[in-house]
Amino acid sequence: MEQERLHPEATGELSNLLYDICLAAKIISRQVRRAGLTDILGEVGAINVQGEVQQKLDVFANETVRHAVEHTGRVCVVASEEDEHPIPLDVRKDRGGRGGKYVLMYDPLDGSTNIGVNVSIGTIFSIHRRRATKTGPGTLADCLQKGRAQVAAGYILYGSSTMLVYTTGQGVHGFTLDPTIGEFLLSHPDIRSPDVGTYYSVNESHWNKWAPGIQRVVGAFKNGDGGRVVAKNARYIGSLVADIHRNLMSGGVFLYPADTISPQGKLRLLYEAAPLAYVVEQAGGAAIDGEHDILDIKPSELHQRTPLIIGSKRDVAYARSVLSSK
Ligand code: AFP
Repeated sequence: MEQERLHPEATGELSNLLYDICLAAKIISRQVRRAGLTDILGEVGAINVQGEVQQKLDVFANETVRHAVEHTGRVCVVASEEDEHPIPLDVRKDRGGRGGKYVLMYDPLDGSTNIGVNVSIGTIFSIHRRRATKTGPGTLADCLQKGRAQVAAGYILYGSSTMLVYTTGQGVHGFTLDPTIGEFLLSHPDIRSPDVGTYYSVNESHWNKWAPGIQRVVGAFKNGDGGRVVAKNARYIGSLVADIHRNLMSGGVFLYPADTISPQGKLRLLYEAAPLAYVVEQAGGAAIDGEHDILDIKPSELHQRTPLIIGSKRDVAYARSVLSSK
C-alpha cells in the first residue's frame, strides 16, 4: 500500500493481485503445516509436464493459486509449472470484455521431493503486464516475455515460519505470516544481499557431468582462488526457494549449471529463474545463465529450462569472468 501511494496513476489492481496470492499462500501454508496429520502427503500417481511425479500437495497448491485469481478479473492468463499449457482466464462481463491486465506464472510448490521429509518448500510467482493481446483472455505470447519486463515477483517460503518475499522494482521486502491473526506482517523491510557470499550451494554429485569451466568455478568457491575468491562454506537444501532465501539473507551463491544429462540445466526460466533473478537483483545481487543476465533472456517456450548462477554480486561476477575466459 505504501508503495502504491508512490504511484498516483496506480489503480490498486496490482496490490489486489498480490493480496490474492497472499490468500493462496495462507491456504497452502495451512495445509503444509498439517501435512502428516491429514491425508495430503504422497503421490497422486500422475507425471507432470516436466516428467516429474506429482505429489498431492503439488496439485493442491497448483489449484489453490489458480482459484485465488481466476474470478477476479485481474489476470488474463495463468501458467504453472504443473500444467502443460497456459490457462486463459474468462473475461468478466462487468469489465466490458477487457479481460485482466496481468499475466501470472508460478511454481506452486517448489522442492516437491522435500515435502514428505519435513524440509522447507516454497511457492514462486512472476507477474507481467499483458503485452501480446489487448482484450479477451491472454495467450501463450503474453507469457513469453523477458524477465526484465516483470512488474512483480517473489516467493513464499514454508520454513520455520511462513514468509512472503517480493519486489515490485522498489527493493525487496519480507513479510512473516503471523498464524494467530492470519496476516503477513512486514518483518524484513528493504532486504539487501551482501556483495560477497558466505555460502556456495550446488549439487556436487553432478561434478563429473559438468564442463571444466563450471568445475573451476565450484572448485574456487570451495577452496578459494588466490585474492579473487575466499573459500566458502557449503549449504544445499535441494529446495530452490530455501537455498535462495538463505543466500539472500546471509550472502551466498547458488549454482544449477548445465551438465551432460541436462544440457539446459534443470530449472525453469519462467517459473523459477526469472522471478528469483528479479528479487535477487533488486536486493543488490545478480543472476546469469553463465553468460547472459537471466532477466535479458527472451523465452521461446513456456517450460524452457536454463542453467542458473545466482546470488551475491561479486561471486556471480567471478563465475562469469571464469566462464568467459575459456
Ligand atoms: P523437486 O521439486 O523435484 O524436488 O525439484 C526441486 C528443484 O527444482 C529445486 O527446488 C532444487 O533447487 C533442485 O530441483 C534440486 O535438484 P537436484 O535434486 O538435482 O539437486
